[in-house]
Amino acid sequence: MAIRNLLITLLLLFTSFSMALGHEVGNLGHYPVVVSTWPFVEAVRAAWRAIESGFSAVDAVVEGCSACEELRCDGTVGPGGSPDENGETTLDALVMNGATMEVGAVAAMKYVKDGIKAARLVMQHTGHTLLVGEQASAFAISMGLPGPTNLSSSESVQKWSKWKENRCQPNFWKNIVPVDSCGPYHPKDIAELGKGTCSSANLMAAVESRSSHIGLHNHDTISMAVIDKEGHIAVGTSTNGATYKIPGRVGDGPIAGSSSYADDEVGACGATGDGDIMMRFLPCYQVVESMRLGMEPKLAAQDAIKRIARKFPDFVGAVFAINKNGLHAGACHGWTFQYSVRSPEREDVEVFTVFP
Ligand code: SD4
Repeated sequence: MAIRNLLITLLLLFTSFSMALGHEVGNLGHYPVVVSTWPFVEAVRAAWRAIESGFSAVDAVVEGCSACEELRCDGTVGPGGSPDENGETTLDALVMNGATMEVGAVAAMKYVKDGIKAARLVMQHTGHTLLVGEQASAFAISMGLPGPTNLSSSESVQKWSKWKENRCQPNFWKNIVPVDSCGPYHPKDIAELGKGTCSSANLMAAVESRSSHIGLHNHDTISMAVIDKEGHIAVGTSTNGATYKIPGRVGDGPIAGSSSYADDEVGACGATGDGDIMMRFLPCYQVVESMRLGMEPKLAAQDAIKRIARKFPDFVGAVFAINKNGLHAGACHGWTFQYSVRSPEREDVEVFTVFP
């Protein structure tokens, strides 16, 4: 009896400790739960309504991310934002079923505004994981989504025109000439690069342009996780990527394990930030695998972010982590991050703020 009491005390102590770590918040076993990057409150509410009315975790994620695409959350998820160098808007999206580990994704998709629905169609109706470019659009339209549609908006066209007037600055090119005007660009002479001064100047230009692309008012990604009433987990991501990207660029959005990842046995993760850097580290895969090995969500999230920051100290990004018990946390680097949560414990969506 004494041993049993001691064990219970230890368990309670452990639980209250983990719940008190920063803003790591517990929801032990109380499903459903919806989590999303940023204060995308309407998207979380849409996913919550879906889950309340009996939708699966996958379908609730699609409802939530679709709401953000329709609302053009932050002016940029979905159509009408982030013009590329040609002034076009393209979409990256992914959905993952943590019960089956199935994934569907589309990348650099043009002419179809429903990114996350196209991703679900890839998952449901093909043996593939990722379709890209105009073939992704053709597939989505053939499967019943509306299109072809012009994804530009007056705001995106205006933004792009100003950028052209500003000699296409900033941009994502490096080690090229000309450096201070629009293309066509050519590789800089390799011998000249070796001399040092020019290459370091060019590198600085690249770093500066990176930080001006991804910032507080330019976080155009929703990553969402849903745990449904049965404890099944799904995640999804939808974004129109990086502003002034080089046409053909695909970010972390449609990459499983980078923008989001889920496994019913463990939990889930969602990411936002500089996808060109983040996709080299698969931070959400890292988070889920760390939690599988026993790490609390907060430590797992911080560890995944630190791994990137060690190699890229100027990187800007964030992740949220949620384990299968509903305990959630966030970590970020280079900016202040917010994520939104709806659970049965609260009347409405709660927004958590995470400092770097
Ligand atoms: C991308 N990860 O395409 C996206 C952009 C983003 O906050 O999340 N911005 O790189």
